[in-house]
Amino acid sequence: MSISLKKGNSFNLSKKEVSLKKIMVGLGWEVKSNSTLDLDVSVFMLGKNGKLPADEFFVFYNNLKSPDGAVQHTGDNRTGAGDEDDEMVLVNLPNISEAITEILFIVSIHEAAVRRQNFGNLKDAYIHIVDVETKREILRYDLDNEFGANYDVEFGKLSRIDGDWVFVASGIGDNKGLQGYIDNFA
Ligand SMILES: [Ca+2]
Ligand SMILES: [Ca+2]
Repeated sequence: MSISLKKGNSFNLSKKEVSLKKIMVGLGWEVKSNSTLDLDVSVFMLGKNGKLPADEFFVFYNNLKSPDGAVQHTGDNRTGAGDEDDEMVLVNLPNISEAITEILFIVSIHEAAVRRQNFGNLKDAYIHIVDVETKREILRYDLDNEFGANYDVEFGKLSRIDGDWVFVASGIGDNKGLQGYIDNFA
């Protein structure tokens, strides 16, 4: 049975899903009106100091794979059309570089400031984690309405805690754009 997380909840994947190796982190959204909105999922793989060990550990639509091969973005979706996952990231947990202690999943609206869009334009935005081998959904986090005025959100993160991978539904809204995160973590 899938677990539904609320903001701030965490789930120890290593302890509760002991055989889990490959996960798919999927993001889905729908746009309220007829306007088009391009949501992007980006991944920041951070070391102990809270920074990217190298630029290539920032995985997004223009850098689809991390240097350790553990994180793979399956490609940009520009519209969110359809009920299935719109953007996906594959994570091979045992292959993640030892240097990485935290993996952030940032969801941002492409050119939000120019297009004057925010999460208030969205409905049914979610992030979920699926076991790649069994296709079973392990957990799910539906984005709350509270982010209506934001155009980017740290949706969730994987933290390496005492050797375990723990998923945290962080849900931290912001308006700094993808470049703002890059400036923080580079
Ligand atoms: Ca996109
Ligand atoms: Ca969709």
